[in-house]
Amino acid sequence: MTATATSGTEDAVADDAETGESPSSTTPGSTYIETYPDDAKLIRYSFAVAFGALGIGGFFGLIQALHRTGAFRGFVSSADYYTVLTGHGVLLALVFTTFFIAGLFTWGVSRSLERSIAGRLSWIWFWTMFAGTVLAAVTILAGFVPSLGVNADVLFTFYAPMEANPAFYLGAALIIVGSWIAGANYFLAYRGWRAEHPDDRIPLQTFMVLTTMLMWYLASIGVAVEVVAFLLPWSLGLIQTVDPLMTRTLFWYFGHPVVYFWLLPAYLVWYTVLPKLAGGRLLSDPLARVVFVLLLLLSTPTGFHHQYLDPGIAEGFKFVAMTNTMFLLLPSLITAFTVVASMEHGARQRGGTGYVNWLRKLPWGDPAFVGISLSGLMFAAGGFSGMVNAGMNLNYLIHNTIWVPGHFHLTVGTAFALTAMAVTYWLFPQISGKRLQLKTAALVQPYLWFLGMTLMSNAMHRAGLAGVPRRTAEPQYPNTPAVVFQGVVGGIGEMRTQIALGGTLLFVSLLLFLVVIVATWLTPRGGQLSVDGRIPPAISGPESGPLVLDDIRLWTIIAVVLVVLTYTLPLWGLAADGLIQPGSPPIPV
Ligand code: HAS
Ligand code: CU
Repeated sequence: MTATATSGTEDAVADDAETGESPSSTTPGSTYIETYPDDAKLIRYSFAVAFGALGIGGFFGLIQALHRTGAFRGFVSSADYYTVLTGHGVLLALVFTTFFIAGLFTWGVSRSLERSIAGRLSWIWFWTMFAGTVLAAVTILAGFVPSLGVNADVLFTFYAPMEANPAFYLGAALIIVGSWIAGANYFLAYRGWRAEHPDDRIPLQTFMVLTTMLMWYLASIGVAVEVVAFLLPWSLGLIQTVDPLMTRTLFWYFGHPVVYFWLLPAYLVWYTVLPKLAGGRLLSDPLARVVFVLLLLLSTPTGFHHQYLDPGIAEGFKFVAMTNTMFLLLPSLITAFTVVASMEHGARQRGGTGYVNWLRKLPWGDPAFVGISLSGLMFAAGGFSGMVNAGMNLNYLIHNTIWVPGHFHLTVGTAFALTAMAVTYWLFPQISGKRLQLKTAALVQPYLWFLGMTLMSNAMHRAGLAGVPRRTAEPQYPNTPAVVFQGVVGGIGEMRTQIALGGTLLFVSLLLFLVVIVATWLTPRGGQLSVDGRIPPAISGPESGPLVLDDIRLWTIIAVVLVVLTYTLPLWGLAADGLIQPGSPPIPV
């Protein structure tokens, strides 16, 4: 792993007082773990749970890829497919993400505020989330033993009419409540810092964490109401009926912004760590703040783009959500510009020249850099398929097909997951005090992920266009006439092979990651660390942006107003015909 000593780093120290963003929470020579041993321990625990979930959830993914494609069907019977699929979705999309994010944010807040934030409250959120994870995971896995009569085969998008054992809903609720407490942890730390720094700009990483958590609070109200008011009483037998459309709507109210709860931590890494790894500095701090503010405002009033095909919701509401979604592309397009420009700056610091030749000067031998930048590259493709999803008319073509898993394996499955793995190569030595081991394996890993994901997601997208459904163990359709596949690039056999091969390469890549981290964890502490934890401040610092950007109270109020405007009427319509009665009011056509 390279310790990039750049001219940027020296400027960083000089600029420090001016920008208010510290180049590092650690003075040169001292590492994060030496300065913040308690925080480092909390982060290690969070990462341990996250990576445990990653390993099991990833194995379930391998089973699915092989089973669906018919490459190997010996792991489970098709009857157990939904147990596997639910385990895959919940362990990866909910547990791996939430624990990793909670750890990463602990690092970002403590580092940028230069204060330890680990204490009793931190361990409360950790153990609350852990208890929720165990409860949910055990309930899902019980599905493999039918004699127990306990199961939760409701998939990671858990809404009625599928019903899980109450323990699953309780587990999910505890994970969410734990994440709320984690948010309180960050906000209290910020309040303490603010009392001592009344006039300073909020350090960038803390700003990113706070805006993400505000978005998360606003969004997760939807799933909390869904679980507490409807699903839990229903599964306990306290109420006899439930309105599936109401639970779907509440779920998707949360289900879209949750994807930004995964994406924004990746953005935190792309904006603050990637430019440094590239050998340069972030181009613009204010632009990064604008992006996070826009995402806070626009993430939630868009959930109906998952319900374009739901009857019972007026087209007009769907149209509003579509418009909001299209606006929501803007912050990601700004990100593409700023982050790539910062990488270019880094490459030019390293002697890069030309319009594209500078790319060669990037540190392609550094696993952290490679993983983070390849995850960005794949996200450009995933964002493109997101644009297709978001158009109402195009959505009819791909909804409920395997195109959608193709889309989200590029986004949460790469933009988030590969960034998380890659930044761990850089972060883990700092939170453990140990040198990264097996560096060759670490370097091969992100390239392998990129290759596996290219094969798998590309074939999934194409198969989806041909109408191959998602979420089924038996997508064979032996009698499908060949004409269905006309006009689609490739044949079904070739797509299946690529999905099976891609899924296998992804699993091998994941194993490599786990082996590298376990090997590093097991080595004794000491010696010179392989990374430099300092982060240089942006070229254009926060002082070049208006103060209003830091007014997170104002942005929160506007975000709430937008949600009220988007959701009041449709929810009112659903509630008016009976809160727990299935159905919806007639819709004029
Ligand atoms: Fe999505 C379905 C629309 C982003 C995740 N999405 C899903 C589902 C998941 C998911 C999990 O409108 C399935 C849920 C289910 O089970 O049913 N999505 C979008 C849109 C975006 C988008 C418009 N999705 C995400 C992100 C996710 C995620 C992010 C997780 C992290 N999605 C949809 C829609 C559906 C949907 C519909 C419903 C489909 C259906 O019918 O069921 C946008 O946010 C995307 C914007 C992104 C861009 C790309 C910008 C490019 C960048 C790369 C920069 C490059 C770098 C590297 C840094 C415009 C930022 C350079 C490297 C060098 C070497 C130079
Ligand atoms: Cu969405």
